[in-house]
Amino acid sequence: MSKVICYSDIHHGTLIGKLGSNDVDLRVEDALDVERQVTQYCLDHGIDTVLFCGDRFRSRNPSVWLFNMVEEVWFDRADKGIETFALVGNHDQYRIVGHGSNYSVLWNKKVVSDRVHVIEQPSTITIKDKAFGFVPFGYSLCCADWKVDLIVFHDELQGFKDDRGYIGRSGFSTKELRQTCKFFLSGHIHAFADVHGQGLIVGAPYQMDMLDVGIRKGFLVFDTETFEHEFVETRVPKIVRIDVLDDTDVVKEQEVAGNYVYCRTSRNKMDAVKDKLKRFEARAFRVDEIVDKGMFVEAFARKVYEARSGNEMIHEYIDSRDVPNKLSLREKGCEIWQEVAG
Ligand SMILES: [Mn+2]
Repeated sequence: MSKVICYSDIHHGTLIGKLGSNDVDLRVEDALDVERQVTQYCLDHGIDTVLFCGDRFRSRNPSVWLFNMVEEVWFDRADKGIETFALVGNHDQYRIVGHGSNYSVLWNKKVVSDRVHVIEQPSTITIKDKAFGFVPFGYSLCCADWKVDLIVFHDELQGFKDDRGYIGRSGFSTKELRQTCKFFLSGHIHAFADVHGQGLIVGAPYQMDMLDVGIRKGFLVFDTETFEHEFVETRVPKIVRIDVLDDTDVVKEQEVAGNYVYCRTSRNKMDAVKDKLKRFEARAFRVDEIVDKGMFVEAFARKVYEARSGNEMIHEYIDSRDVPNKLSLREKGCEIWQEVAG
């Protein structure tokens, strides 16, 4: 079996800011469920190796209760005979590169499983008869004189534009990767991408913030022999954004049921929208009042008009410019202003 599972950037402990902070348990459960889905997929398909490409927790110092819950699912995976290679990402790392990570707590507790390998330093490891070079966040390829089959790193890819419109500024270049390996897998950027057949950006396995709305999330089944991949979508609640502005906008049950919903609507519709979201069993929701732009524009225009009349502004404008026929321009300008201002 030359296939492995790749996933990345699970960021345990991430909340959805827009939905407030009282949804901790729900989000923790979502992320743990992703871990379980990875394990179950391995068991169902006879896959015994998992590559995690970095950023296990959102925080460098995760709460002990959260840490223990994540440890439990990782060790459960190990107990079932599955080996996990985990790269240290920027979120896992303490301030100084090379000086420990949030995995270190695990070493201190001396509960290390021999099937969980944490990679804190650039290292070459043979997996499935292939030479892998692992580069944790904060290290570059120039310090590693490697010729390997695959590079796994956690950083941006220079000049690469992802699905969310973000263009990589720093990090690894495809040129230096081409000189070092045949194929690469990277963590850090949250949107999955196939980089011109040269490598894959693994992406985050579930929707994490408003920018992820509408983007498919999952993990990869990666063939270390052929470098082919299969994208497996995770089954976790999604983030849905809706605007209910007029009577043609309706809250659809199949869209909101079981999901996180951020909705904007007018003041007089707020209660009805909230009732609907409750009835359709949204997992969590927030309804904000949408501000009527037209009202603001009108108020602003009135203010300008009161402060200084339109005619005054036209005179001022024409006086400031070197144009012929100022008199007729003034007349024409005031005429137009009367039309516009009504
Ligand atoms: Mn990262």
